[in-house]
Order: sequence, then structure tokens, then C-alpha cells
Amino acid sequence: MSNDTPNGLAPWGWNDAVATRFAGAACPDGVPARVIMQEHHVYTIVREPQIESHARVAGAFEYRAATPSEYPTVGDWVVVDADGTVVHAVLPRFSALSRHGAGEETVEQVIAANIDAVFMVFGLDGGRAFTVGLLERVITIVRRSGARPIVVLNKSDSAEPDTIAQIRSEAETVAQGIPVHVVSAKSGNGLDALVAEIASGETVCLVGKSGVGKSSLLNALAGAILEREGELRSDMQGRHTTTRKGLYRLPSGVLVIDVPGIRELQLWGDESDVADSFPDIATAAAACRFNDCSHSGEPGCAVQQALADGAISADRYDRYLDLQREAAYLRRQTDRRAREDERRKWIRVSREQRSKKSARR
Ligand SMILES: Nc1nc2c(ncn2[C@@H]2O[C@H](COP(=O)(O)OP(=O)(O)O)[C@@H](O)[C@H]2O)c(=O)[nH]1
Ligand SMILES: [Mg+2]
Ligand SMILES: [Zn+2]
Repeated sequence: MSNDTPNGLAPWGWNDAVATRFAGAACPDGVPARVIMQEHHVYTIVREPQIESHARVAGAFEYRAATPSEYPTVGDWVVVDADGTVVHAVLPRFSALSRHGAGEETVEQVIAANIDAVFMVFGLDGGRAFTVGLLERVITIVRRSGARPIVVLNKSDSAEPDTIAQIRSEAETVAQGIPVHVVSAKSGNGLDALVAEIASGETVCLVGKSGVGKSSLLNALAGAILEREGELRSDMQGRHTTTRKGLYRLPSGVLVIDVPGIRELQLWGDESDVADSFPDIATAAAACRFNDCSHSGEPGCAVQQALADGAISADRYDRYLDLQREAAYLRRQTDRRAREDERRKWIRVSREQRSKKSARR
């Protein structure tokens, strides 16, 4: 497959950069495909020209994989066999939206791969549908991913103008220049401006708590109900809930990944991702007299000055410190985990070497 001719996967985001990565994968018998749905270990993939099939990873893939993050996820470009039933390799990702996997162990869980932008969706309908703390956390996770963050405040039809204005202003203070859109999936308000953020052929991922209206937004943006059979299941109150992650193609050529409601968004990122998400604090810190200022009482501390001025609120600074602590803890855990993975890999390699040697004898 030549690099410069678009193939039948162009509507699924195939471009020259993907072609180069595919060529670099050096799997002579493999064909490229994109993962558009995932349910446990079964991946729905689309391959040339536009054929969908179900695939599982090859045995050799499982044997080689050291961490769950190496497995395919929705949005991934993969190399499959000609039948489209076996995944041999995952192409290097352009971006990856990850969170800390559920459970005690420190593992990266990749929510979606190869995304250009993330719609961070919140509800304007009161309660804890929107909190600045959650927005700060999600911004850090998205900064880490390499995709463009975009804040979406949904359900504008169900909130009073005063409430909308107040939440929008809180969101903009935290967003620090990241676009903030007030929309309604129900009335269509604000959707044109939101769509204008994403170019045709780009992939956008919707993240947010269950019930904020991600699936409704997806359907509204598509101008149709995009329900795949078996994808929706009724919960106990009889509501439909998304149970699978899927990548959908809108008539406009934009690709959208919808993920089931995320109950908990545990941080995945390091201290610099947190700092990047708090440019007001990072800028102040850069102006402290001492390079190694701990901002806890040194003379000439610009952070303490900004707190005293009210330029940075004490609450925001506290949440920043909490996220920094969480990131530092995570880094210690992942460093330890990486050392263990490395050790396991070497044990396996030397075991292979030994068995090759004995086979030669
Ligand atoms: N009033 C109003 N309700 C909405 C809007 N968007 C979604 N909803 C409702 O919110 C509930 C959850 O929506 P859904 O799209 O399933 O949320 P998801 O869990 O984030 O995918 C449903 O009852 C929707 O009808 C909106 O813009 N306005
Ligand atoms: Mg949903
Ligand atoms: Zn300082």
C-alpha cells in the first residue's frame, strides 16, 4: 500500500502519518485496520476497503504484552490478518487518553487512542453535575493525552440563565484559555460552534460522568440515532445506558468515540501535567525569588503573593497541591511497576534464550 494514496480507511481517519506507522510495523502479511468497538477481549475492527469484523489478539501478542496498556483499545490502528480476525500488532499511538485503572494496582488504562480532541462533558442541571475540582482533574488527564481539551457544558435548556452564567464563569476560570461551550443536545443550542472545533477526519472522544448527555450529544451531532444493536441496555430504572465504547462516523466526516460513563477518573499523569493544567499557578511559581521555592513562607514567593492578592484562590491552590501529591504518588508507583515489568521481561527473554540453546543441541 503506497503512502500517498488514501485507501478505503480514509473515512476512518487513515492518513499519511498512519500509513508511515503501518509501513514501519513491518508485518508483511498483515493489513491495517482501526478498532471501532471493544467488548472485553473482542475488538470490532474495520479494514480495507470498509469491512467490519470481530478480532482477538494473537497468542504471540498476549505472550509479548507486558502491560494492559499495550492491548488494543478503541481508536487504535492495528495490524490484522487478511481475514480480519487476529490482531498481530498495535501501531504506535499518536495520543492516548488514559486513567488509573480500577483497583489497587497501578496500571494505566487506555480509554481511547489516536484522538485529536476531547469533549469534557458536564451537565448544567445542578447537583454535582459540574464541579471545578472534577474539571481540573479531567483537564490534567486530557493534557497528558496529547489531545486538545474542550469543555462542554450540556443541558443549557434545563438551567436558568443566571446558573449558566455562573457555571460558565467558574469553568472559564479553571479552563485558563481552553474553549468552553454551552450547549444543549436536546434543543441543538450551541452545537454548530462546538462542531466547528473539529475538522473532518479528526477523532474526538467524549468523556464525562454517566448521565451528562454524552450519547445524546453524539446523536444530536450525527443528526440521527446512532445506536448499534446490542450496544444499549436498559438499567434498572428503564433508562438506556451505553455499555460499550464505540467509534462513530458522523455525516460531517468527524469521528466520535463515546465511552460508557466513567464513575471515577483517577489521575493518570505526572507533576508536569498538573503544572500544565494550572498555568496561573505555574506562572506565579516561575516568578518566585528562589528556584526551589516551596511556596510555604520563603521571602519573595510569588505564589504566596498571588494568594494574598486573591489572583489565585486558596481553594484552587489547595486542589492543585492535592493533584500534585496524587501525581507524585502515582509516579513513585509507576516507577516501581516499570522496574518489575522490566525484570519480568528479562526473565522471559533469558528463558527463551535457554530453550533456543537447548533446541539447537
Ligand atoms: N434537558 C436535557 N436533557 C438532556 C440533554 N442531553 C441529555 N439529556 C438527558 O440526560 C439523560 C442522560 O443522557 P445520556 O446521553 O444517556 O448521557 P450519557 O450517560 O452521558 O451518555 C437522558 O435522559 C437524556 O435525555 C439536554 O441537552 N437537555
Ligand atoms: Mg452514554
Ligand atoms: Zn514560591
